[in-house]
Order: sequence, then C-alpha cells, then structure tokens
Amino acid sequence: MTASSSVPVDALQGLRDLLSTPKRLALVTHYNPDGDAIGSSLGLMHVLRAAGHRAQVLLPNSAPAFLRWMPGYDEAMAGDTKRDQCISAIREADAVICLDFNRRDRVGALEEALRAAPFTVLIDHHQEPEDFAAIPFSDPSACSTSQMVHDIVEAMGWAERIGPEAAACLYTGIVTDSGSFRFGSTTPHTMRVAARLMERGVRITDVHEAIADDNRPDRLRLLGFTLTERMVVLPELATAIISLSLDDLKRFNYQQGDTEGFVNYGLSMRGIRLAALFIERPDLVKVSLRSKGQLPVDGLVRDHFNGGGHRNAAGGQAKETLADAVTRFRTLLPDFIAQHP
Ligand SMILES: [Mn+2]
Repeated sequence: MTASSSVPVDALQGLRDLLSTPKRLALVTHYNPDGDAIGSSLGLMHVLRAAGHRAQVLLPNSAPAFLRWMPGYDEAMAGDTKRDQCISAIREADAVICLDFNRRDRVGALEEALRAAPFTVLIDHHQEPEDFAAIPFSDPSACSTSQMVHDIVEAMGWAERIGPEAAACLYTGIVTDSGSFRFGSTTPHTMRVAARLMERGVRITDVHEAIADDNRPDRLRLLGFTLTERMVVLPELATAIISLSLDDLKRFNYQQGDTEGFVNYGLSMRGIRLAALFIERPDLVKVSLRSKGQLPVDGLVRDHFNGGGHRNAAGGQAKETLADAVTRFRTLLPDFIAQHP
C-alpha cells in the first residue's frame, strides 16, 4: 500500500477475519446505480470470487444502458425485476457489503432486508455516513468507491487477484466518478491506481468508448433541445439552470440515463460556478447540482432539497411542481452565492 492511500487498520483487520474462510457475500449498491456503484461492486465481486468466496451483486434497480457492458453485469441481480431473489440473497449471506452509499434508505426495495442483515461491511466515499456497519471503510476524500476497493484489495495482499475484468470495472468507476480525472478529488494516487489497473489488463480505449460513445439519436436530440430551449443562464449569479418536464422527456422517447451528464454542460460555460438540473418525475422533481471550487452544493441540497452528496456534486428531490421547485431554487440563489463569493 502506498502512503497516499489510507485504509484504516481496524476495518482491514475485521475484513481479514471475515474473509479468512470461504464466505457467501451479498454486494449491494445504491438505487439508480452509476458507473462507480456498478464498477466498485462488480470489481470487488471478481476479486472475491478469485479469492474463493461466493459473491453476488445486488442492484436496487437496473443500470442505464451505457453501463451494461461491464464484465459480470449479466450475473448481477436487480431489485426491480428480481426483488424476492435479491432479498433472499441478502438473508442468506454471511455478510452484506455495501458499496458507494452510506445510508440504508438508498437501496430502494432492499432497505428492509438490509436493515435486518446481521453483519455488514461499508465501503463508501460520501459525507456523513450512517453508523450501521460492523466494518466501516469510509473516506469522503476518495474520488470514488472503486478507488477505495482497489486500495482495500491491495492492502489485503490481493492485488494479483485483480484480473482484466475487475480492472475494467474499477477503472470505469474511477473514470465516471472523477469526471475522467478532472474533478478536485483526483489525486496523484488516483493516477497511480489507474496506472496499476492498466497493468492489470484494462484496455482504456475500450472503456472510454463504451462509456462515451453510446448515444442514441433521441438522446442527442434531447440534449440539443435542452440546451436550446430549457437552459436559463444567470451570469450575475454565475449559475445555469436546466429544467425538463415529463412531456419534454416523452417527446424524445426518454430512456433511463438519457439525462446523465446534462448538468455538466451548464458548468462547462465560461464564468459559470453552479449548474442545476431539475427533472420532473411522475411523483417528484429530481434535483442535481454541480459546482466549481469552494461552492458547497451538498449543504444547499441537504437543507432545501432532501438529499446530499459532495461539495461539488449533490442530488436531492422536491415535492412541489417543476416550476415551483425552480422558483424556490432561484429564491435561495442570491444569498447562497453571496455567502460563498
Ligand atoms: Mn461514487
């Protein structure tokens, strides 16, 4: 292990004890799993299997299409199609490993089973973890859970067990959560981990093509429409706001994952420090905020939009109409921006 990765000794010893004999393990990640959720889970699954354990990945719901190529995805079970089997897998597991989330209400229909699980391990990089895991690995400074999985595997002395499939999964998680190595959480250590994963056999052009070059015409047209018709730029507040209604999405034959990354276009404009994306769902409005520098959007989301995240990337929800949610956000903006010049 390098000096710049910090795997806590107590948790590591706990994990060593747990895995000293073959175990049946359920690997659970969060609802609407992203590249890091799926990458860290499948990556760890491959390594655990190589170490002689039984490991089953459980997703609260299916992955967006652009992540389904990941090695081992076909063996994962999703709670939206196989709920009872997922719950049985949690019940029958010797331990449940929770990846890329830190509150048990993040796993949708699997929450009750997870709460009843007698032994849990947490591997996660979000702020303010709920205190529930017997073995907690929590590092909010890590760029991704996938990087943490790499570091834990290495600290276990299992680096040789990372094959090309695990490497591809972990690399994908790091790339997607670090914005392709550009967010502030990207460190020299992140680059070293990426280099090691290349040495373990990941073909990075394949990964980047699979992630980035998977658009359908409808999705690109929705993006064009969104930027032309549904983006408001407030230069005096260094903010861009995008809002999309159910009708907008329907017009472009929306599929899950289509609006992934849209919020970042707001942030790509010169002079913009804060980008917001409001998306109408049948039962609520989904809110995503992204920021640059010291602007702490996680606090804003926690206080006003029932969610959380990281300083520069946070997500939550609103119960009012789309228009009301945007209006409320715009009302909060001047003070928020003034407090963080
Ligand atoms: Mn993550």
